[in-house]
Amino acid sequence: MTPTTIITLAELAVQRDAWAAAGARVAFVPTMGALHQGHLSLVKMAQSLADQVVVSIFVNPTQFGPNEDLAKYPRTLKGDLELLSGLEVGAVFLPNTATIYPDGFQTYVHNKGMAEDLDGVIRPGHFDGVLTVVLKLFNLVQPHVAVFGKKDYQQWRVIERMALDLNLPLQIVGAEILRDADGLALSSRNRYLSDTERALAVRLCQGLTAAKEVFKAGSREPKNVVDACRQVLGDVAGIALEYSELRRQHDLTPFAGKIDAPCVLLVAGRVGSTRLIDNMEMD
Ligand code: PAJ
Repeated sequence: MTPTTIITLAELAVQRDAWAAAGARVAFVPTMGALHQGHLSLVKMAQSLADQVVVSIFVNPTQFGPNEDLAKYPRTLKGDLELLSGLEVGAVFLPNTATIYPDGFQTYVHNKGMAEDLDGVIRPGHFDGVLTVVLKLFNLVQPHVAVFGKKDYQQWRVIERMALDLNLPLQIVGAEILRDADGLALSSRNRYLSDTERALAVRLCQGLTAAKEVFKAGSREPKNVVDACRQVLGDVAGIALEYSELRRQHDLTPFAGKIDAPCVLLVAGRVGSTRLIDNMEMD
């Protein structure tokens, strides 16, 4: 069944009040559309955590840099709704840009710590846009719990931190990365890849896996673990590696000495003109 779609804030308020009156627990999955099975796995997790699930689809302009892919970001609403119709979602929220960013908009959320690192360096202002839109969506949907994919590991941690720092009255849950059979993490941007680029893109996951093998074999030397990844990814024609960094899972700080806490290896790079990110937890 095609899910109920909600466009205006007035419609959203009516639905929200009806659920609140019924005592329903609401889970929220924010997305930018171009949905794939990774998004759907978040929806399924959300369903296991609540009575009603709201999915939002909004290509958020403020999280794209001036030279990024906002204009060409895939918009596939019809297909998205078809995919969601296979699951029983309570509502799909499809706000207009003017609803989220009315004339005169000038207030942004900024994380002064971990958002200024990794992707925050490569994409200045990106996390301001993410945090701002996510906080706004939280205020509008008022969920009890929100689910984010570990695919965007830094995004998940920065949002978790925002919820803590700003006393947001909801729970943030991280969901495991869904991958293709060969290991490539599913992403809306994978559809930009040519066949040759698609074949190269899998190296990201292979590099992470090689690093995890070294960790599992007992190495607690950050350099050894990262080097195992760079050997697979470093000098590959067609892949421009932006970073490969080993960090503490909970706050993304680097290790000064040996690995003494659960860690995550995060990689980002360009395959052709497509920017891809991936990561793997090790503990
Ligand atoms: P988007 O890229 O559409 O992703 C929506 C959610 O799906 C994010 O939480 C992301 O981590 C998750 N996701 C994407 N690919 C996944 C995969 N292979 N496995 C598991 N989860 C996956 O992230 C955004 O949108 C935006 O920044 C948003 C949070 C909606 C704010 O605009």
